[in-house]
Amino acid sequence: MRHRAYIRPGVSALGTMLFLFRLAVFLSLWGCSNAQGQTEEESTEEVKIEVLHRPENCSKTSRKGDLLNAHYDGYLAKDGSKFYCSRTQDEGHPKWFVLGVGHVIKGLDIAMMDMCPGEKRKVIIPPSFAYGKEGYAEGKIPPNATLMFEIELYAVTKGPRSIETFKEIDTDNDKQLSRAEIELYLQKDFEKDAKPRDKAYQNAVLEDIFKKNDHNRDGFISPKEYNVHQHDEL
Ligand SMILES: *[C@@H]1O[C@H](CO)[C@@H](O)[C@H](O)[C@H]1NC(C)=O
Ligand SMILES: *[C@@H]1O[C@H](CO)[C@@H](O)[C@H](O)[C@H]1NC(C)=O
Ligand SMILES: [Ca+2]
Ligand SMILES: [Ca+2]
Repeated sequence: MRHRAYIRPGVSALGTMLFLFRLAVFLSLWGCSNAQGQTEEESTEEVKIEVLHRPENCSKTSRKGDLLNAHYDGYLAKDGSKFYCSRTQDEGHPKWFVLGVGHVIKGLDIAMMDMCPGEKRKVIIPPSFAYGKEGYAEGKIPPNATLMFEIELYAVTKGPRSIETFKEIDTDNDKQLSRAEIELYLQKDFEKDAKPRDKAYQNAVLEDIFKKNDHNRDGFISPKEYNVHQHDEL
């Protein structure tokens, strides 16, 4: 039986891989950007990160909303037993997931921030950032288990809500996204997709984006309205 316990359900590898180019996901990311609130648990525990290897050329680091491709092995901290190995699943293909949005356990969302492709980390995750007092998978992760992961990151793809994408859309660099700029971006995005779209469809998408995001109705989408992820600076 193949299980994907450590990647939460609802994210198929293929679906995630194509997420930059898929209209449905594109729209949902534009539309529900504020729905990512996570419940903070009262805890003094923290995720410990040890960098095992950091490439010299580390120009692109991972941030919330990015699509990551990684391998990771999971161990129980108390006895070092291995409970998970992504290399033995899906014919050894590394996992795809979006960082910082709950596709993986909270501890991994934290542990994989600011990582660059090629980097390796060893991280210790307390139970409050993993499977808590319930545990998981019929005792495979016991209650109150501290976990240890070894992670190797292969690729970072900047997500639709990243500052990089905002800048890419904002071709005149005035820190406002105009209708024309978004139209051009959508057109390029649709061209990457095999399916041709007609003009009416494209206009409907554009309308929808402005309806959901241009809160002050000035005909432009500001960085705040676009909801660029925190810690990013223009
Ligand atoms: C670092 O990586 C970037 C992007 O892959 C590349 O353009 C650049 O030439 C590299 N720099 C060095 C010093 O290797
Ligand atoms: C797990 O920890 C909680 C409090 O931190 C405690 O109440 C509970 O008894 C523990 N469960 C087990 C099975 O040790
Ligand atoms: Ca602009
Ligand atoms: Ca506006």
